[in-house]
Amino acid sequence: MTEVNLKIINQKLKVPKNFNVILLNDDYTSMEFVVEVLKKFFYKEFQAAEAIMLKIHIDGEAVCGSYSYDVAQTKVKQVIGYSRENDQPLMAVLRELGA
Ligand code: TYC
Repeated sequence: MTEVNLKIINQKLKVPKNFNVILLNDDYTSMEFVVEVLKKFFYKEFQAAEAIMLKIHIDGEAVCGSYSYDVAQTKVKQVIGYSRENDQPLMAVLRELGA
């Protein structure tokens, strides 16, 4: 057994958590803009983006993707930043998977 292997065995390895990025509905953001955001930041095809946007519009929210904490946090910041630059109130939040 090498020293490196022993160190790995002694470490308490934690499975990294995943975080959902959720977009929230509002009365002002245009449907077209939400579809654009889903394509631009979540790499959705047009039809998938449109389906997610409609789900948000009807249910109040929908999961747009699942990522490590850092990536999820970046997506939230990108969506909010891009929305404010374009005078849209669209909100994104991060939620721990299973929470
Ligand atoms: N409810 C908005 C409208 O009727 C559309 C919308 C969809 C807004 C999804 C935000 O995350 C959202 N124009």
